[in-house]
Amino acid sequence: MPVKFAGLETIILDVPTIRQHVLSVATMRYQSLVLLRLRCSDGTEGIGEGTTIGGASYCDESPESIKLVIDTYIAPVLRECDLENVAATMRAVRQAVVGNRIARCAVETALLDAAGKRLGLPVSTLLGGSVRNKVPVAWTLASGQVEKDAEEAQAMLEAKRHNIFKLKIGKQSVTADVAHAAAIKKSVGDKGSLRVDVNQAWNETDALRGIAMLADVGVDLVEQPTHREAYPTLARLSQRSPIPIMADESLTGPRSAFILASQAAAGVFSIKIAQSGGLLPAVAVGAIAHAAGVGLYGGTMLEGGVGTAACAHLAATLPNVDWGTELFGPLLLTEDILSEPLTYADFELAVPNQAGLGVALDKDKVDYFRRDGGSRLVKMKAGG
Ligand code: MUC
Ligand code: MG
Repeated sequence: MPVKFAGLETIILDVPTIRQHVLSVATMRYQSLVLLRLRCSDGTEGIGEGTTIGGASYCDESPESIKLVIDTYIAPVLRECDLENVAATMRAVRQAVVGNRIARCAVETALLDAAGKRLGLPVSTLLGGSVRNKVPVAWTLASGQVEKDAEEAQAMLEAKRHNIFKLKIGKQSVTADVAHAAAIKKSVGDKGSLRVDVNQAWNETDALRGIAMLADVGVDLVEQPTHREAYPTLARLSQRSPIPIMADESLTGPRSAFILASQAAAGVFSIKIAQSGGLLPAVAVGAIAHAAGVGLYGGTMLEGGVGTAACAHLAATLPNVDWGTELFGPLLLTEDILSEPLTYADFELAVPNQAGLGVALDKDKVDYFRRDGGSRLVKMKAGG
């Protein structure tokens, strides 16, 4: 019997962050998570998440566009599919919806969660099986203040929560950014690895100068220094850089992975299920990296618990996540939206091992933070 579509709900939650999170493209004070609840005719419900960063400032999708595309264009496609067959369903979705990779990721995640629950298997098993049950997790330093970043890094080391740090730069002059990185490296010393993420802010000349100086002060890796479409620039920088260059925004799924790998444009890929258009295309990105000898890092779009669990299932199956992951999204939020939060300890995240994604939503928290009249909004309007 085919598994039919029995309805869906997309919900935008606006959850405050524990502090301002300063990127070169946006300053975040809250994160807008887009959740999807997909009901199937056999009674299973799959949950998915499609989240981006900084409204519409990070890439060509926004929380609102993700919700609109799922509700208006993907839901009618799902009505015609056997939802048990995830690959065929996603092929039909791709035929109807060009681009919109984050919206497609939310849908594919929900389909895989439902399939896993139906079969009694974790999503990692559906992807081929896990090679690890924990993944190392980096923390992003992005308060915008040197002293606060240094204190934060020390506190994370002491708590044994993170010993890999990614500093957000690209908002100030190259010299000021390098001084910021040098101060953090001095404070962290040999106890941790320091990387930087420029989020495309530099031109090639800035990047040449900046990367050399960052290498000198002990930074281990530079993420997306230049514009996402400037592949030849990335390739030239990779050739001349003493430390690896990691592609993030440039990496938008298997096709871009193939081109980046062919042009030797990046020594490391930040693999993201959202940017790849789902977990299955992300598996293909991982295979391309593996074949090309490119290192992997499990990237995040600062998803909440649902998207982070999905990313963890993928990372558990990849043979080579040589650079660890940054799946800390839920820890940046003031409240967790899962009934049982993910487990972070000893510098690692435990990959859930129950059926599907292995996570469940906290219904009260979802109700509290939902944008369309959640109880938080009602309280705020009443002056509470
Ligand atoms: C990005 O560009 O990597 C990941 C961690 C973080 O703080 O921002 C994101 C986006
Ligand atoms: Mg990045």
